[in-house]
Amino acid sequence: MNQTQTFGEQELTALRETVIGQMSPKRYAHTAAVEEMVTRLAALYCPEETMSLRAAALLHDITKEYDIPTHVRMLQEAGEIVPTGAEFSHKTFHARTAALLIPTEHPDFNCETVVSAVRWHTTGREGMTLTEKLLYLADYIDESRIFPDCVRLRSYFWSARPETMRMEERLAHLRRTLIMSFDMTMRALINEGAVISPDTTFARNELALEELIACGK
Ligand code: DGI
Ligand code: FE
Ligand code: FE
Repeated sequence: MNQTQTFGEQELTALRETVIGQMSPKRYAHTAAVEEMVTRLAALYCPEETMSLRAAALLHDITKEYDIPTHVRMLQEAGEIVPTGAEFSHKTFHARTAALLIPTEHPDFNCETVVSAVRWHTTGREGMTLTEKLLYLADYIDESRIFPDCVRLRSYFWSARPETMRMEERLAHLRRTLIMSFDMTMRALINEGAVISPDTTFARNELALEELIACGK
């Protein structure tokens, strides 16, 4: 794995052309919108990670349209655990399989920041890095999303004008936005009777605890 980012605008352009050919127009429209949104978020939180986050955005859903047996086969071939009943949470598979493809299919982008942002973009996890959080959020609030929870979260994040905040306040705003996103996802999953991934729960609880401590409650 590359320790640092070794790609530039030309490699991103080539990557974009590859992914356009590998997904439906609708999925690509979402992918392009996530790239745009993550660029805006990187400008606020970590401009030095902009290129890595744009690459991660282009790669995050590359396996979203694979069928369930293909995901399971890819995970098993990579020696990853597929617990009994995991097929009922199959919507979480594509983040794992997309991350698995990067070293072989997209070696130019095989760096930790890109791979981990892709790997955790659906469920989040305990101990999320800043770049993982930014791709997770960009995927939730990209401008192509019209689902009411997404519209509400996008408005919550931007209407507070994070660009006017000091970094400490900006990070607290990011934390509150993420808690809201995990809460909305978990509520929706509960309403559907779906299984919630432990990673989702750990991610939410860690941030909720940080918020309680920050508020001195
Ligand atoms: O791939 P996208 O549609 O762009 O977005 P995503 O990768 O965030 O996937 C969203 C889907 O994943 C949505 O239908 C809810 C589902 N999901 C997210 N977390 C969990 C989950 N499904 C289950 N069963 N358990 C989870 O913890
Ligand atoms: Fe996804
Ligand atoms: Fe996505």
